[in-house]
Amino acid sequence: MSTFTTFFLKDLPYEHSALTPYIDEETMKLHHGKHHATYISKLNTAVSSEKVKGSLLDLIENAKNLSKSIKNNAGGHYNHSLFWEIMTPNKVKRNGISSELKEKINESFGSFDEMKRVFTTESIGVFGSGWVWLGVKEDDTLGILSSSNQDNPLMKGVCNYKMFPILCLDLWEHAYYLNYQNKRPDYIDSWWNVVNWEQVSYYWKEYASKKNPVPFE
Ligand code: MN3
Repeated sequence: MSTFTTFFLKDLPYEHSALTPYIDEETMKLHHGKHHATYISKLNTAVSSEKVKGSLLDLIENAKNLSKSIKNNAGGHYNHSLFWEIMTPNKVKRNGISSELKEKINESFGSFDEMKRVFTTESIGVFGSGWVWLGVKEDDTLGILSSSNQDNPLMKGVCNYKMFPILCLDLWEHAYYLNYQNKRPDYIDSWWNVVNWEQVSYYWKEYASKKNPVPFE
């Protein structure tokens, strides 16, 4: 008998306290150990009860044709998997943007600061719960896109356009409320300090620039 994919919560690539003072330990514990874990257990329940087969990327790409439960929880699992990886306590990695990605950002936005400004403005403007993404568009330039709930730019027909994401920011209140309460702009400003630009550069070079999604399982 064939079985359905079982999804697992991976450990964070750093300690829960590692991103302080920008993101506090308690938020990281709840966000990873409770919120992300719940998306995974609900996803496992949904794929087995609905008898839906496929990898996480299969579910993400076809999310529009699947149940709300699978769409939301597959998105929740994928989005958080990327989010943990694009942050780091390591200062060398934080400053590790490749010259190629820097050039690509300049080409698409005019400058790195302008990309940051657009991303920040988009993040402040997300109404309710959602995410903001930096990724490669179909025309090969980089784009910035926001999404609602756990939607993801890899989901066909769900966001304004399709994009291969390399960087994302979680704008659900659970991502920042303990430390920042209603001050979302302060959370966004802080978050820029912990971005793992070495990893984002790697995701761009190895996957998104070739129009491949960064794989998570
Ligand atoms: Mn979250």
